[in-house]
Amino acid sequence: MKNILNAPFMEEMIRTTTNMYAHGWDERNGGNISMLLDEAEVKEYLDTDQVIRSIPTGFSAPELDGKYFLVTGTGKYFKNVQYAPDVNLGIVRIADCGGTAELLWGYTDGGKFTSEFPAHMMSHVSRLAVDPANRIIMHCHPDNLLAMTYVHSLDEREFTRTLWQMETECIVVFPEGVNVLPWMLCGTNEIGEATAEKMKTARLVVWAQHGIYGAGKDLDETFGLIETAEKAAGIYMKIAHLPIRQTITDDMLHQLEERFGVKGREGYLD
Ligand code: 2HA
Ligand code: ZN
Repeated sequence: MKNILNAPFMEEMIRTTTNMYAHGWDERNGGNISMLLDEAEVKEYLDTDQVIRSIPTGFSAPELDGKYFLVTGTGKYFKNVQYAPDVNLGIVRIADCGGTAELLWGYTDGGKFTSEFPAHMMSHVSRLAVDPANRIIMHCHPDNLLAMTYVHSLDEREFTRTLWQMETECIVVFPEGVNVLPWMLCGTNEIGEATAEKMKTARLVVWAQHGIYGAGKDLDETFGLIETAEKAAGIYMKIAHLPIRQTITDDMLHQLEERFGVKGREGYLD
């Protein structure tokens, strides 16, 4: 059996949580990540017949039965993942129509998966239905996106258009735009269901006054999505209080669509 701490997926997870902490997006125990793992790859590192504990999830997601996930732990700090991955991360296999997570590795202090597990697992279901290559759901608290939800309209078309106008790359990176949820109580099945519904039409879902969810096929792509939206939000927060003299027009956005072979969300451009 190979050493799981050297698994490429483990190294990537450690690098990403460390980097996200360094960006200031994951203060204290803020943020969480889940990564769908390939069963054959897991079996190179773990005896999948050895279940350490069965942990009830409190929700149903039959689509995920038998799937393996590497998940950050509840109450754990991203800054500490690199020093004690086996305490701060866990690998679970979903069973009982989503009702049980079988712990196969990690959470060695008796802990369990993130409090946002429902939003993660339900979002995986939504994204896999749209894109079978989706592997990652990532949540964090980036300053500028959060700030923007206090001063900007939460209308999804308006929010998306503002981000597209703040940096040329945005419409290329997230042509489907960002979806937005109003403030809701976090950690619940309700916010999980609402997030998953929004994930059907976009890989980015803003949680007003809280943070953002991203989805993608790997950690780099998902991090890059959030990074690009956050950069645009930062430009907005720098200029929103100043007189605007020029911007990226809809005509320019159409030129970008053509040049990069992308199509902005239907009805979002004039
Ligand atoms: O895990 O970010 O939304 C801490 C959080 C909850
Ligand atoms: Zn959060």
